[in-house]
Amino acid sequence: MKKRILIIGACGQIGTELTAHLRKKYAPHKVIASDIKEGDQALMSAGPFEVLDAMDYEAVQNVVIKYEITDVYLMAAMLSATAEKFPMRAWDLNMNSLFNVLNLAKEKKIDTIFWPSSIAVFGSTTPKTNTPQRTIMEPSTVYGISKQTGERWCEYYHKRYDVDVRSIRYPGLISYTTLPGGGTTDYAVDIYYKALKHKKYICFLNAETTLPMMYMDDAIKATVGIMDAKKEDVKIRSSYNLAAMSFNPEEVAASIRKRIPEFTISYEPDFRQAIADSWPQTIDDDAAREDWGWKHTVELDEMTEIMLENLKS
Ligand code: AKB
Repeated sequence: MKKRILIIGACGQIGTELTAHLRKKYAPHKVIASDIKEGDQALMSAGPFEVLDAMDYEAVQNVVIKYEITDVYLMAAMLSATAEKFPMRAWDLNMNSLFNVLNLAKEKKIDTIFWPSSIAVFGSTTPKTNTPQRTIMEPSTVYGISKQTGERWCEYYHKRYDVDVRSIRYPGLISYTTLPGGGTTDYAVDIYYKALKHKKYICFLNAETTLPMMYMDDAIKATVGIMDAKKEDVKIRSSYNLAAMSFNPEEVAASIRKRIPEFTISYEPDFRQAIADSWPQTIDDDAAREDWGWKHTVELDEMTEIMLENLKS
């Protein structure tokens, strides 16, 4: 099979694990990792690596031609909390990088694109529980606006130019390999580090803030699942709702306490509380389950065990 993959943003939280997974699935030389700067030594030495600015069309095109790339996974983005601090930079990065790969596909220089959307496309007027695939979408963050706009452009390029772009709306993602950066759901990773190190955690969201979350292995499974699906089975070309579990900080704390009884949590909500309050609590992902067989596997207690065990060593 003549598949050659380029991962843009390979050194980030998802990119790191996705690169490792795809290098195992195909072959290391078939998966080209790239990022704005050099990153983890293990990732860079395990296969080809390119320093690449996702906003530079010529540079992305050169890498695509050099390696005869067929599939691009565009994982570079500025997340919700950081984007509120740098709105224009976030908009430029999140939109220009997407247009670059959409246009490469339109010009038939690549075959397939994976582009992640987020639960941030929803806003405070969206139904909060069991949020439907199609519903009111009035995002109030720069990140959410960029993701919602991106979804519209993905669907447009698919309908107008037959671009094979595939997307899922990631919930908050939890992993132990690489830290997330600049998101509103990042507390759900940080809490495990602090539980092991200090036996206490000060949370920037309040105790009742329930958000959709997912363990990284499931997120990788979903990403590879939609990319492996037959073209005709990917019926939604904006982005698919995706769900695994939903929990609030108090529930993670209780799960940690089953293994570290002395663990305590306190709450000092900051500007991220308003962002979290505008997002759904639970997600209806029936379309992904029906169209391309999505199924999650990891629940909260199992994830807590995996996180604590791996961070300990
Ligand atoms: C964030 O918190 O910004 C991200 C997301 C939900 O897309 N993790």
